[in-house]
Amino acid sequence: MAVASPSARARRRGPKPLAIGITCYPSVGGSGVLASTLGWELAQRGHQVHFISYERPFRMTEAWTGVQFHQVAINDYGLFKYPDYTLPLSVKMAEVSRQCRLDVLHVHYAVPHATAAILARSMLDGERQPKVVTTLHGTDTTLLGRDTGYAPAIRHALEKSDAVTAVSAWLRDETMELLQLRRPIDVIHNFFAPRKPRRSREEVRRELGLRDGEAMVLHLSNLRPVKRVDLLLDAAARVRPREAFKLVILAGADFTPFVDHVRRLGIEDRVVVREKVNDIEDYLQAADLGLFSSETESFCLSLLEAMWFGCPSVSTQVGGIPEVMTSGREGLLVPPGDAVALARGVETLLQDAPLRKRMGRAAQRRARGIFSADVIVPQYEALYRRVCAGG
Ligand code: GMT
Repeated sequence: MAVASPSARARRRGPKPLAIGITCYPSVGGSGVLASTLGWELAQRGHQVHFISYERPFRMTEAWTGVQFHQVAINDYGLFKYPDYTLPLSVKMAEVSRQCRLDVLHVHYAVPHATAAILARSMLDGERQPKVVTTLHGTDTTLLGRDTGYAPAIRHALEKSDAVTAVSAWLRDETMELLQLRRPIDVIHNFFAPRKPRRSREEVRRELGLRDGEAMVLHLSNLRPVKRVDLLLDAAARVRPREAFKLVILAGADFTPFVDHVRRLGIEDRVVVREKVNDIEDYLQAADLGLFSSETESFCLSLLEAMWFGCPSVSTQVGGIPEVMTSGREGLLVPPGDAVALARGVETLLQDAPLRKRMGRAAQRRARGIFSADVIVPQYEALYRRVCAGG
């Protein structure tokens, strides 16, 4: 990534740069990826960016000049059966807000980040208080919002945030209904800002053991239950001819729990797994088709990542996915929970190379036209300015 001088860019642009604190889950996962990339992009636009979390976001390398990291120390008190993160996080948020004169605390994933931010803001009562922006990513409300042990706290933190955004209109509507909110939620879709692949397509295909004419069907996820990896494998087992493809899974978690299922289906020779891959762009550029089997998905950043590289996908039609990809134009959407429909979709696109190419081109056009950093990051900047102006 090119390193620009944030202050020089800020001077060119005009309006006063903002000091923005960002809190996210630093591990592999869509919300963390999005938040880290947003932080980097904001720094490139001249803002002062501070990440506050228990670990450096996994994409935040030493080359990230203009971005600071503030670590939250997790306590280890014998009295506590379960370590607490929310309180030390809120204390660190207040401390960084005071020291760095933060204008905005932007938290990604409501639990427990939004609650900690609201607490931090009220600890600064009588001082300069940052505005709190909460971005919802999906399971923070679709799953935890259904849990009576969490819902009232989530509702409170959202009602008290200065702005709340959701990564799709579907997630906004779902959250409004589920939590019966009395406040508006802005929709700001996710974006993708790829890094340059480090290896060639051929090198990657060789590493994966793909033969000439064998298509690379790619799945990327953190393997959580909502991703329905069982269904993904069932679908792969039904695709004919079986020699036409390999299913490459970039797993953001341990794949061991699924190994037996792969064996039972007899598709060990069709499935290649790579765990915790950092250079996803290497694999994205080499893929012919994406395959996603989620039972719920507020956006599906992985789908967008595939589209960016001109790769059409077959996916279940759930949640915000139709906002990202149009069925029949950039890929195929099928009913959820249906392995046969997923397999038929894969067969259709594997058998028809011109259609696959056409859809791939359309997917790339849509991804770059609508979901790029240049389109989306200014929407966050406008939102920050709005809340800072008291709107
Ligand atoms: O379930 C995941 O994929 C992880 C989760 C997260 O918060 O890291 O992903 C959610 O946020 C992503 C980024 O906004 C979205 O692209 C995913 O659709 C969303 N996951 C779900 O809604 C299940």
